Amino acid sequence: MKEMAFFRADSIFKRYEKNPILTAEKWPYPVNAVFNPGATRLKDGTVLLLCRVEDKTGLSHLCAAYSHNGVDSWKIEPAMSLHPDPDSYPEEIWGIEDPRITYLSSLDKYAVAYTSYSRGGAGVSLALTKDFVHYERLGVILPPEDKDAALLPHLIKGKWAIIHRPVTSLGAHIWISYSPDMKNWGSHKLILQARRGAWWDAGKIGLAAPPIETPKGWLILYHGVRFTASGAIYRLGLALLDMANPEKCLLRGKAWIFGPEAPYERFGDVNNVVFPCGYVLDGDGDKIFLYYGAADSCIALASGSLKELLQWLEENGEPEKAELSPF
Ligand code: BMA
Repeated sequence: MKEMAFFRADSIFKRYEKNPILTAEKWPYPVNAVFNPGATRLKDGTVLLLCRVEDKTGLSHLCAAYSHNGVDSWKIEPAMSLHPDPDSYPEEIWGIEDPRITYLSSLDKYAVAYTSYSRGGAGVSLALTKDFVHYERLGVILPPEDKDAALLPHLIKGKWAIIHRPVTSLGAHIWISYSPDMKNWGSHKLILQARRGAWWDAGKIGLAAPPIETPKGWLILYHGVRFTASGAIYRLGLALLDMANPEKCLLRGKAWIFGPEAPYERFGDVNNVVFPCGYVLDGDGDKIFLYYGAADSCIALASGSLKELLQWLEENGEPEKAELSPF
């Protein structure tokens, strides 16, 4: 992939030159916008994107798109893959959004953590699937106000672990919680706090794509929001969590690594947003394809190298120093 000339050369993620890769115009049925897709590589190597699709009522559902190379020739399902079901799950009354996919090898199932938009605000819902056609819904597992969640792929100290972003009177920070059965969640711990003052991630933060397992620990891509006089800016930062104890943040990058620069990221239904919910790794285990919603309007792709991301974090990160005092 070649980077277009007008982007800063220091960007650690390179935009695909033919971005955006998926737009509302390409959809097989009428929709307003497609964005914030979850992503995974299926067993036959196909890349699946579970796209957030906002129709012309304003409500969102999820629709699958498939590509053999993860870049182009996307085959979009002609109908919804996972749709809001408010009769059985009232928390989905205003739609479902922003899926994050984790493959659970011990169950041979994919866990899809998504936002259910309830009358009480955003909550975290969970569904399991083997084929992205049939879903086993677990309902809302973390009540509002909570979103930006992804399951870790294997048990941590004998429990399932989920990273998520509840909002409390102290702000919108990243937490981790544990469960023996994926239904009952507890042992909640704050792990990463929005910074304060003028920082790029002072407004709020939330998990972007699911945590990436690396030899150095869990690599976390998170979005950071800065509120400005002309609206919010959504950018992307990096952190590294301890592999055995993900409550411990080993390193957190000081600067953002990716932010809205291209016209399709700067202008759309919501200006100045890059919002990844998924990634896949290439065959070599190092090249990462990051899929992100741009300006809440379309889906774009950027690629990077895990080794370079980790190296950047070593050079530009520091251990989380903030006092973590959520109570
Ligand atoms: C967040 C979420 C995302 C959205 C972003 C920018 O709070 O709602 O779905 O992309 O805001 O509007």
